[in-house]
Amino acid sequence: MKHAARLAILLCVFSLLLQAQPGYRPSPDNLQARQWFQQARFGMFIHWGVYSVLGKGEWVMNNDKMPVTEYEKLAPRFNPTDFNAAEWVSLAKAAGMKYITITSKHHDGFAMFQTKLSPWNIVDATPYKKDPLKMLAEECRRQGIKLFFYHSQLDWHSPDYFPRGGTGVTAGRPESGDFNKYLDFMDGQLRELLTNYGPIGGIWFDGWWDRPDANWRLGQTYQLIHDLQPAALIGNNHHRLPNPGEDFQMFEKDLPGGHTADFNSESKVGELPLETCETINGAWGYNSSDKRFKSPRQLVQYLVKAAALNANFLLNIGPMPNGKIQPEFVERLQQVGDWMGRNGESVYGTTAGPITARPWGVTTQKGNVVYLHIFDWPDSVIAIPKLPRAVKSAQILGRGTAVSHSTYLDHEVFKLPEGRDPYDTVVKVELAQ
Ligand code: JFZ
Repeated sequence: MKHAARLAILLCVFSLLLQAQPGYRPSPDNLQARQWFQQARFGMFIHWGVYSVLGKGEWVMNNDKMPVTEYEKLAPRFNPTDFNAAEWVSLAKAAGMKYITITSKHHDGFAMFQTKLSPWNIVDATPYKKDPLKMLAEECRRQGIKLFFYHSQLDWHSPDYFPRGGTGVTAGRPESGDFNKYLDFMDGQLRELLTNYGPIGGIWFDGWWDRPDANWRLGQTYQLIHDLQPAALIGNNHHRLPNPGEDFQMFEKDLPGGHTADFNSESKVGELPLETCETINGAWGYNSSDKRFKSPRQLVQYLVKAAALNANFLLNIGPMPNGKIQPEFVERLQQVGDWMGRNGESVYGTTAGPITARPWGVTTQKGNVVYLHIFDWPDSVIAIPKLPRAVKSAQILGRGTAVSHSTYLDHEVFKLPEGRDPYDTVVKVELAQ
């Protein structure tokens, strides 16, 4: 064989290896889980770990240049005796959320679950000695909420995470290590998570971006997960179009297609189910000084805007080191939940509506019903482009008040009754079959 041909074949094989799980065909259970996921629309993100003790966010080890030896001293101080799984799951439910995604391991490498593979975990290294993920998994099952795990591929604690990437370089680790050994360790912990906690909603990966040129053996890891639990959905926060083997696409701090965050400058929207995540203040992990809380109005509108772009909203809380959730978060989640209680029909199980975002708001739809989400409109009369079929009836969702309608100059004209919802007034428009 000619050199060039051999090289071409080699390159082909090599690129296939890099292509995550080539030839991945999602199982019927997986496809069904994707449908469930798309209808769920609203989830709770939880960032919780030993970093919570310092109240300076989950990046504190890296930001404050703490070496592993110093950072490890946080574990004896982490004793969340006030943690109550039933309270957390009930709060998620009260907010109208259908699933929870919690950090099983963040970049600091600390396992928030019982693992045989390293003593750097909540059961062996803290006075708490219990496995909160176990309690959460059981409570989620009891209350009908799905549980996902956020798992960091990036690790600032393991000496085998080597060569190192862009972060975690001040952890004081040796200048040697075996990356494949690290990946074996990561796969081992994933095996524990997918074996010991019942059916898991999925794995939310993060940290790939720390070493974009490394061979992460994504295919092997994804196959392990899909073999253990075919219905578990895999997503990866690499800010690129999904790789084969991934089951949903996620966006961070931007709506799908949005480019406000630097790391989303190249992001494109693909074909898989979508999700976007955001914080209530500016922090993922508990930050005691960050008081820039978004209002319930902003949070509801973000959720609705995501739904109007076919995406789920994964809204984050960073619980305190004692296991409680700060009152500012609880209040806001309850207020969002009150709105969802009255208007959930216009969010769950909907897809993007027939009219793209407008200055007044957005649209969602389900079957032959279109929901107009009116965020801001000073007048009582509103005209929108013609809908796909004739309007049969229109009413204010949750109140049942009729909304009068006429067509004029190729537009649908609605006259809104007195009294608007301060977050989002939903007009439920039923179209002719
Ligand atoms: C990542 C984490 O680093 C962060 O701690 C949090 O868990 C969030 C949900 O996900 O955030 C990122 C990821 C990538 C970049 C920036 C923040 N990036 O590529 O610049």
